[in-house]
Amino acid sequence: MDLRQGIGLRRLGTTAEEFQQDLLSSLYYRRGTTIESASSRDAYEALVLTVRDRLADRRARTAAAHFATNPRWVYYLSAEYLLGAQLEQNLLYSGTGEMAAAAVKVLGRSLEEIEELDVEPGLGNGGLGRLAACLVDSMATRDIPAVGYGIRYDFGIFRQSLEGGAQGERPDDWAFQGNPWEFPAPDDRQTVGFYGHTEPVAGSEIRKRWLPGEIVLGEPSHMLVPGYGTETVNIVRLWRARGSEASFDLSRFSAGQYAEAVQEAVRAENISKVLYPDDSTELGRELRLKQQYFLCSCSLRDIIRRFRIRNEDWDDFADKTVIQLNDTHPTIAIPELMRLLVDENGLDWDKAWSITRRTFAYTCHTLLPEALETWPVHLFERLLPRHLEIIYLINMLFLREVEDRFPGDTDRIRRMSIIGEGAERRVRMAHLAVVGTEAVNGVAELHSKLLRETVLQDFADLWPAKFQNVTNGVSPRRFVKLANPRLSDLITEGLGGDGWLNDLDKLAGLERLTGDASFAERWRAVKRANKVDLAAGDPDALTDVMIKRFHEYKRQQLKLLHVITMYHRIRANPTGDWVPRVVLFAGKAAPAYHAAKSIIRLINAVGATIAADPVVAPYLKVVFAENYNVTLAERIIPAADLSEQISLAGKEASGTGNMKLALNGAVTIGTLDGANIEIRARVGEENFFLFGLDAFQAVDVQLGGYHPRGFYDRDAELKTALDSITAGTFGGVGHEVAESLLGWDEYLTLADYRSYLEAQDEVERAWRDRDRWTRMSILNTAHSGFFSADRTVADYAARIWRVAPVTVPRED
Ligand code: CJB
Repeated sequence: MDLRQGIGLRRLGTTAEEFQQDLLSSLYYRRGTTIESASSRDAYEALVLTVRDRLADRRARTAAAHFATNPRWVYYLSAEYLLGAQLEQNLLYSGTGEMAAAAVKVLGRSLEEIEELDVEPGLGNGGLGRLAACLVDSMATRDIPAVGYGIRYDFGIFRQSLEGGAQGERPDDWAFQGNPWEFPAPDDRQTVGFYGHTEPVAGSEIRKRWLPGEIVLGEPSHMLVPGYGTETVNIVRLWRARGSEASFDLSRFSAGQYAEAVQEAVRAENISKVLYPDDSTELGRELRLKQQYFLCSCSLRDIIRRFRIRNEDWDDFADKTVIQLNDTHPTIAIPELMRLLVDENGLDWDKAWSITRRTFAYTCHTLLPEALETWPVHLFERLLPRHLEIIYLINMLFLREVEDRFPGDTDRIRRMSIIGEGAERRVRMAHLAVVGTEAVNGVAELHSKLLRETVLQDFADLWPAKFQNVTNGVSPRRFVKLANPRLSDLITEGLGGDGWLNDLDKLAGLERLTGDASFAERWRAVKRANKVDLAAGDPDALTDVMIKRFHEYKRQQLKLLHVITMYHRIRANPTGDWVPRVVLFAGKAAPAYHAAKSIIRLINAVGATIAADPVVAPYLKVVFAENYNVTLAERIIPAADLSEQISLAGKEASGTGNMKLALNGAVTIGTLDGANIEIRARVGEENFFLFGLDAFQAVDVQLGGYHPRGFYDRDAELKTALDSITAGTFGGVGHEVAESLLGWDEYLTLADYRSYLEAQDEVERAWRDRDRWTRMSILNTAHSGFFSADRTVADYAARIWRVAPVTVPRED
């Protein structure tokens, strides 16, 4: 099938010469410049367009194949996407890397130089956003018809810099120079309402007319999401808010009221201005809910538009559509679909509810009660009055169902209600998400079990079959092949082919190479070369990394207590036989999260004290790498020897950094939390450094009345470490960290300290035995194949989405 022929277009060339011709043509016609006067930006954009054209070809064939098949679609709704840099990935996925490297020479530049200009769209915070990016990659790789929907924030996650050792935050104007990967699609714009009031509709008790007080336009653009080793190219469609044409007030402008003239447009555009606006004020909270509704309303209308291209009957909607809610942020899509079906399309309530419930599925990513979103009822009433009415009706009917099953159990009804009746009435989004969906899943086995047995227990009692587990996964293309080309080549050679890149279980074949001394030697050489590239410190030192968002539950403070203890040990015995270590931290703290920011400050203060201490510095170095993002992760992960996964058990839903590090041959030191448990089960207990309380013991300790001071009093090294913070050894920084640890220590850092230190001692014993460590490292890679996002997607497809792949034919 050649779609271009139908409209008389020539085929894109497949040879290096043709690629170079196309590059020059892009430069000349689409950048309007010549080799002689091309800037580096011109060179970059010309290359992007040349690569993008090749993917656009596959995209056109994908769309045609999907149209012909009229398949069941997966729509992934997510407030976050951390897509990572696009150029290198798209060169790999379009098989044009070598041609591109040769072609750009004619522009007098190297591919590496050009890649430097490829800014990553930081449209997310952390694990959840990167997971979304890995899943869309794997959906395309598995030929699943899918669209990812999100928001095209003008400013992504803030840029972090260190200012005197403290976190500084600057805006991330990621698309300041434009984003050449994007296809704007203004014709598919949608209209979204806010505020206003509702009116009855004559002749109907259920239907209402909503008369919004504010209208905003949602304008989409999309980025291509190619599959690896297949023809499919799916899309991520991102919405940007705009004022309507009428939102510019010319008469005010003419009167010199320039700010007032554009205020309506500015208000509209604020919706897609920043990722997670500060929600410490009422206005900030309103803006967040506005964003959520904006994303959902635009996306649902787009989904319905797409459905109607090949279908007419609403009875088919739920058979052709599954909408996966990535956490609670897009939960407002549930009442919005009800509104679209009932109010705008005239369906009766029961039919609309049956369609809605069969269409949605919900992934929960947390266990922290404070992370389960709720919104004040009064906010809903003002911003989304019709949705609140619909939620009340959903809740009433739902609570009737509960009452039928558990007659007279008023306590249960109160607990399960979608409306929380505290001092302030609030809408519980997680409850709405469970009630309005067909399937609910956690993201690792322990997490899913704890959801069923604790946070969502009442719901699991009512609908046990609804609850499932789908363990997270990561893209082996991005996090092994692209991030770690040396290891990737060695694996391909060891396995005799690169089939592992989309069948990651094949890595198990590395196990037989653990006894091969020359393979082990090369394995070590790869790690060492990656450390040299990273340049964080001595490449022969144990590179110990903790890279993730800063949060007290993740316990960077525990890692820090270990570092401080090592500092004291070395000082007390300067001629001891110490294992040299480089301890590398990277991660951002939420701008308003003061406790997390204090930990960052203390890390840097400790690092500075150690660096200035001639006794300790030869053995211990603390590095804080600024502005952790996907690009930086791709540099650090290949160089890591030790992976710190030390959250308090029962708090980390899954973790995905743990998977990326294990796949790259880092050995984990960790608690029995999240996916650590599954990693340990696969790589083997002897290849994992376990410590600490398990989730059930942790709860017991907390219920038993936890006194962190008791641990401090009984453990001389712990006492020394904490005392040195308060005594000012680290420049007087960190009092509040010590105070919180000694005062309440919400995440049982002190309770796990001794066990953690013992595990670290074991790490050093293993490290000293070079062959043992290499074997552990190889086995971590060999047995982490399960953690491919391709497997995660296959699980969702089989058990939750029930979708079949659609093969996109190759070009004739
Ligand atoms: N997660 O990144 C976020 N943001 C949230 O708001 C809630 C959870 C993380 O999601 C990852 C993907 O499922 C998990 O691996 C991680 O444990 C969780 O904290």
